[in-house]
Amino acid sequence: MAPSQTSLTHWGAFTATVRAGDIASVRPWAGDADPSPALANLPGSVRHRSRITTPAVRRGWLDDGPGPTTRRGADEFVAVTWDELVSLLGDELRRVAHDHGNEAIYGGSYGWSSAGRLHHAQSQVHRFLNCIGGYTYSRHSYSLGATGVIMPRVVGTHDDLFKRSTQWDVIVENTDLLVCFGGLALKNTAVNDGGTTAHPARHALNRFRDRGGRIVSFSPLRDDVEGPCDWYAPVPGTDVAIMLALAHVLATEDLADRRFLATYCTGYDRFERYLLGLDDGTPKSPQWAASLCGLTAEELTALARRMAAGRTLVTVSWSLQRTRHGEQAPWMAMTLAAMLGQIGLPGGGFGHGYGSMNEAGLAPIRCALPRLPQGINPVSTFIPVAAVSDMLLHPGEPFDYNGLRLTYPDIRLVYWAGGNPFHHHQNLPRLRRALCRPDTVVVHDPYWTAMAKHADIVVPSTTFAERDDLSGSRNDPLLMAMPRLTEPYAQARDDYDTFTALARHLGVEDVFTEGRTSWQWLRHIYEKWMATLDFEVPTFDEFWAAGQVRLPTDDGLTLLADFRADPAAHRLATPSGKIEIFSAEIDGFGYDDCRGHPRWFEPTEWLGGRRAADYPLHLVANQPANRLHSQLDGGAASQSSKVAGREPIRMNPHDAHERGVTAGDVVRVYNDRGACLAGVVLDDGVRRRVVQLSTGAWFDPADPADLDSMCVHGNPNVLTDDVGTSSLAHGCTGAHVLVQVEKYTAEPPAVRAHQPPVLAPR
Ligand SMILES: Nc1nc2c(c(=O)[nH]1)N[C@H]1C(S)=C(S)[C@@H](COP(=O)(O)OP(=O)(O)OC[C@H]3O[C@@H](n4cnc5c(=O)[nH]c(N)nc54)[C@H](O)[C@@H]3O)O[C@H]1N2
Ligand SMILES: Nc1nc2c(c(=O)[nH]1)N[C@H]1C(S)=C(S)[C@@H](COP(=O)(O)OP(=O)(O)OC[C@H]3O[C@@H](n4cnc5c(=O)[nH]c(N)nc54)[C@H](O)[C@@H]3O)O[C@H]1N2
Ligand SMILES: [Mo]
Repeated sequence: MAPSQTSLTHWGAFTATVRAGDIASVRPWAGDADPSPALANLPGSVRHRSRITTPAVRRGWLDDGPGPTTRRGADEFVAVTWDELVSLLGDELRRVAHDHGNEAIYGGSYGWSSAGRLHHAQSQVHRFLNCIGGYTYSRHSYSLGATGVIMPRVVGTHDDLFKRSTQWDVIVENTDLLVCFGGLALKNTAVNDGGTTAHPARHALNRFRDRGGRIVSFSPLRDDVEGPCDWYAPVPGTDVAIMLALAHVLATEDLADRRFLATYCTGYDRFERYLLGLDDGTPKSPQWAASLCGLTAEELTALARRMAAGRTLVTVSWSLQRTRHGEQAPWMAMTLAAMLGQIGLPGGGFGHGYGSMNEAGLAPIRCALPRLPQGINPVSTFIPVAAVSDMLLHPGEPFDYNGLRLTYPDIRLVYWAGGNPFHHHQNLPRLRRALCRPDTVVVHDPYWTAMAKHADIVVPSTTFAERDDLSGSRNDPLLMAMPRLTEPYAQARDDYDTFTALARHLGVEDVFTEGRTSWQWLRHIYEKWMATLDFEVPTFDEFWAAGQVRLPTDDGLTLLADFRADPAAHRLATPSGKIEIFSAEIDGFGYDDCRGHPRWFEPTEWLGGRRAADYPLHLVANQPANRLHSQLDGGAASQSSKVAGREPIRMNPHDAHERGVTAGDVVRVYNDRGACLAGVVLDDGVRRRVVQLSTGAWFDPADPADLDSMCVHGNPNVLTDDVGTSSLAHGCTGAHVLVQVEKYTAEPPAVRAHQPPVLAPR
């Protein structure tokens, strides 16, 4: 095994030195001008104390058999052999499928797992479950739950908004004004699904400024834009009101491009009646918006005029749609951009996800990616992904989704590989109750996350560093070899090998493996992919020896340029073939929380509402700068940001002072759903009455047997509301929540999040 090897994570490529079965150090990939600080989480990650060393079964499940229980998360575990694990789990899958049907297996298994096309955990688990008769699946993502449903109805696509976004070079050369709702957080551009080998955003913004470009940022956090910008910090959650006010100025000052609206859009007239208040008596004027958002009418009016005076790109971060009524922000921003009439012109129009993910602004590769075929799922039952607790708590009950009336299935077995619901889901006390309901919970993970601790059957997975794989990302020109860096730790196995053993136990080994080892699969998916290409790439052996292959990209793209150039030849995949400012279909669904055109809905969690009397601080639960989600929270980069051992909460000094709190204090953050401890950082770049606590600290209940226990480590999802964006999309709404903060005066309990649970020998 070579002591120094190149590989890749979702947050960047690197060369690692390997010592004593672990990553000893990493050096960023030479081609990466702006590597992620999260690379520093990798050294020591293979043999970290939070690794799962052995197959394990929860004591209560082993003694009493499957069934609903409140003991999940509180019981001890019993170490079992791999043979025992395979027969216990295989028999349980057979029992559930036989007695209740495959619909009773929830295999959505949402989560990012690791980069690597073959060992991608979700692909593996889906392929396996398809081989045994299928599973209830999930749709869309926590990232883009609202966008994924609304934008196909508005512009006929959501993927292409990111994959074929207006590229940085085009912005640098053409844009005068970037108006960014949710800022342009460079910390988030560290990451790309599937891996990323370059981080051009910071450099692009510098070049943009050098050319005279200006940035306007609407955000509760000043550092959502690094460097000079016009920073507006409105009341969080009022962006749609602000966009309406800007639109109102365009409409009433003859600044709207009516020719663009007539040619490329449908339904502007209906929307304009609402905008002008013709039916409800409330014009959505700057004065109206000012009373909601806390900015002045003059500021909004001046900005609207400025936007109409040059080449303007309106961008919306993904966070704006991860909140109740999250459909409205991207829809309204698209409408505002349409009124400016610059959609499809270089550097103008609409953008979604600059500063959310690295891919926005990057050139797409000119081919699909190699992939592990997942087979066909014979079960058609699904849920919108963020409805997982609703599903488990309400079997047999109907719910609305995107014009459909669906029914929650009766789930008996929950199967998770490659995700961490205790990271991603809202209202963790409610999730814990939901996880009491099924007969059996199965988790594959390399680490003892809170989800693994809540499982009945725990399967130790390898990390990407312990197996051979290849990368691939739709907006990254390099496909990289990801050679095994070291031996599998303790008894960890590749998910592929676990599923192969289970498939053998269940009599479908040939169907699952098609007779291939994982190394043979790697070659196979590369060669199958190669055969589909209309350009030359090296053979698999050449690729593996070289360590990478560079793929051709589509350069110089402007979003929707084709449509603008020829709207008949490039009809959008919407009912009208145009941008739907008014959607007759959505209107026809009759939902009271998402109507026929974008509009202002009063948020549920915001400083302007009644709830703020009890919980007067607006908590922004954004993405962590020093890690990806909950991954490698025990690593050096993540640990270096902790305060008093807890996740840092940033507060405005005034708000801290009012509470007798100072930097370095441990505070209790709470509302009526739950509470957590966090360590205080003071920052006047945080808007007053806003606090920021990123996601990703591993959930750590003070008393694991108490379903309502406080988290002593600082996971904001003990506080967030588990409610969908609307009846249309039912997307995740974890971005915002109202809280109160108080100094924690007792001795703070020790953080045990990264300790394994009690593990008894068989
Ligand atoms: N409050 C709030 N909540 C949020 C958000 C928010 O903004 N606010 N953001 C949401 C968003 S956008 C997202 S995408 C989600 C992210 O939620 P997740 O994707 O669930 O979070 P991760 O921490 O990436 O979880 C991945 C898990 O996979 C494991 N893993 C890694 N490699 C392997 C492997 O090879 N095999 C197996 N079996 N496991 C592996 C890791 O150890 C880790 O436990 O969180 C969501 N939650
Ligand atoms: N370093 C790092 N990067 C990541 C990730 C990570 O875990 N770590 N996760 C990746 C994933 S899976 C995803 S989906 C993306 C998510 O990308 P986003 O959802 O865009 O990311 P966030 O950090 O939640 O939000 C960006 C900023 O929006 C601001 N904001 C929040 N709510 C509002 C609002 O109502 N109005 C306004 N104007 N601003 C608001 C916040 O100040 C926040 O810092 O990030 C990706 N990038
Ligand atoms: Mo995400």
